[in-house]
Amino acid sequence: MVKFKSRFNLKERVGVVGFGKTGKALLDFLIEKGIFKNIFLYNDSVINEVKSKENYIKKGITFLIKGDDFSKLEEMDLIILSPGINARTERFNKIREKVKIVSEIEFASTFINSKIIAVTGTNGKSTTVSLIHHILKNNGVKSVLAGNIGIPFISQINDISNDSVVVLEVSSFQLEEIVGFRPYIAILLNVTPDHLDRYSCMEDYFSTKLNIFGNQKENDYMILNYNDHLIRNYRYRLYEAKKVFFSIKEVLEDGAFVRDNYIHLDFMSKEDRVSLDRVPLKGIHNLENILSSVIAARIMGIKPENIQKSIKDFKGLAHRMESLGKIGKVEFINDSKATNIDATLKSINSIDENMILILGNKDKGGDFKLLENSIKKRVYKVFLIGSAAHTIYNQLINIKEKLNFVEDFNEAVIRGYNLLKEKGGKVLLAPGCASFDMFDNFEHRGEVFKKEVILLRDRVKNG
Ligand code: UMA
Repeated sequence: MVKFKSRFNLKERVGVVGFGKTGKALLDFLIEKGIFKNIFLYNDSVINEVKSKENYIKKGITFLIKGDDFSKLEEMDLIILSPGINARTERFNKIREKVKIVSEIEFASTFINSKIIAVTGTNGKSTTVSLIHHILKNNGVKSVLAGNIGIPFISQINDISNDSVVVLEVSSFQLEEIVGFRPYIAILLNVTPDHLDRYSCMEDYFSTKLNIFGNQKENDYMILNYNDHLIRNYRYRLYEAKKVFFSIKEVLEDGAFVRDNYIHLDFMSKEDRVSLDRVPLKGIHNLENILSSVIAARIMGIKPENIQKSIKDFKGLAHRMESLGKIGKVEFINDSKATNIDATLKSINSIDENMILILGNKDKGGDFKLLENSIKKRVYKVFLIGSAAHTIYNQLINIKEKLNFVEDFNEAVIRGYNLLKEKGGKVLLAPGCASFDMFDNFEHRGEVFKKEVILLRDRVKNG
């Protein structure tokens, strides 16, 4: 266990905002450590988890609920935010003048001295952190996986010692309120439109992602995607850290690239190679995830031959192009994690067969017209679901003969199967939207989809 030496002046009152995974993990940590006299929890909506709330009340937590209690946050010494809370708003700006506001990753990072490998980008973050964690663990490093992947950083503090390496998935939300958060290695995978319901424009979203590099020093590393034009063309002069670019297309003189089925690591005055032979992760986007993970592992001192062994037995993650198997000639693919347009586009383009695509749920302001060409070329029918269905229909009006509305996954799975069972093909769930109108999160959405596929398989088997 680490000795606490937070850079915050911990005093009387702390306010935690949000009663989700992060908020609860923060409360547990604060209660256990007893570093504040009074702990308050603010949430914008009424909390339905009555038992859980009562348990925290018994432990001395004061709950502040909805708008009426918001002004009480002005009386705090520190406010710690869950990622889902947007504090770049008038109501928070008013209290910001009096109270320090930080994100959970900022708060958590003040309690540790170990190295952090932080990964951000619009897509591929979870696969990349999981792969890095896998390589490090396989090679005897005390790796701790946390962050946006679903494990609040603060919940892992007790398991982190000075010789641990924290592999942290970081969303733009978590990077909004950082002060001194400083990763040893920071990876920016890609930046394409996402969360435009929270950010005023792409520049706003991109510059929030760049916060990941803001506190790095000259001995730290930035790993950057050369094939993403926004990332490649940005002027990084002001950042002190060493820059390592990677490319899946070009040969780079000082960086990492792919040629003849090998990853070439030509940086840090080294020329190492890692074979891509028999690597199970498929697709161009996964190649970028592998490339950046290999660079990080090499910087951490893992030998190329050992990296090679580890990437061969990495299985990939659930809900990311996860094959649910075939029923007759129809394969079902769960890509519930495709929660934005770019992820959906990459998934469509990685399938060459006859395909039915399930799109929809909660719109995040994405431009569905960007899918039109690929749908025209590759998709037989599109099933539209959830609250975004009509918005998507209107944006794809030019190809309306391909569009159908469906109520739920039960209908989508049965209709998809019936349409493809003679000629064969794939039913792809790659919704391009958030899940929150019908589900708790993208995992829940993926599980419901899987359940419907299993039910159909039983029905078909039993005639
Ligand atoms: N709430 C408010 N006011 C608001 C918004 C939310 O009071 O304006 C309350 C809700 O009523 C609820 C709580 O805040 O009680 C939810 O907090 P949260 O949205 O931060 O959710 P957590 O359960 O704490 O999960 C968060 C991340 N959620 C978001 O960023 C939206 C999880 O990422 C992350 O895994 C988890 O912390 C652990 O770090 C999810 C996500 O969707 C997977 N991330 C986005 C993405 O990947 O695109 C960024």
